[in-house]
Amino acid sequence: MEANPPKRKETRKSLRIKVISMGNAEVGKSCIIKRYCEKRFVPKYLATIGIDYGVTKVQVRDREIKVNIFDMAGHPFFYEVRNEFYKDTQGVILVYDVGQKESFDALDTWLAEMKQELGPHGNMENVVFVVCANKVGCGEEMRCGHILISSPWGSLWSQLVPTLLSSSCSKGNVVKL
Ligand SMILES: Nc1nc2c(ncn2[C@@H]2O[C@H](COP(=O)(O)OP(=O)(O)OP(=O)(O)O)[C@@H](O)[C@H]2O)c(=O)[nH]1
Ligand SMILES: [Mg+2]
Repeated sequence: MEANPPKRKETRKSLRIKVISMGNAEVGKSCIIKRYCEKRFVPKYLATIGIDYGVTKVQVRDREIKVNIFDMAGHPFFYEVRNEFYKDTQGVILVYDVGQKESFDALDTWLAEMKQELGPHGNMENVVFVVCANKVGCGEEMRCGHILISSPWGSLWSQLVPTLLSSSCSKGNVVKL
């Protein structure tokens, strides 16, 4: 018998997950992802052309997980590019701007687009959704926060989907994503 048997190599593969961002143009999707992955804020609006990509690693217990984020353009013009990226998604960040009620109302349309692209056999049951109420601190959040909590539709949303308040221009809360 060997006195010092060779140590067994750690063969655990690192896990990967695919996350996508969805929401109207200019609600701040790319800023949230940049804040999360690169810890920086870009004040100038640079519309995403089709898809942007962000990657980061998170530690869950003893396991390192690579989070691949596909940041979708919110402009309707890019529908043809976006629709290629819905499949195999494990997590969705739905973003609206607290100062734009229409961006909150549009969340349903975004889910409908995803459902349509995945088709009748696509399974959304195992996808984890989170809503990001973004641009908190810009003065309008009380009004839209009220909509979110007190309207029947809004309260249904917040009961069904975990909702986070976020502000990409300040450090701190996007980290909680
Ligand atoms: N004050 C404030 N401005 C923000 C915040 N998040 C984003 N912005 C600004 O909102 C504008 C739009 O941000 P983007 O992240 O590019 O928006 P987007 O949703 O990715 O837009 P598309 O790529 O066109 O779909 C930019 O001028 C940002 O600087 C925030 O939390 N607070
Ligand atoms: Mg963008």
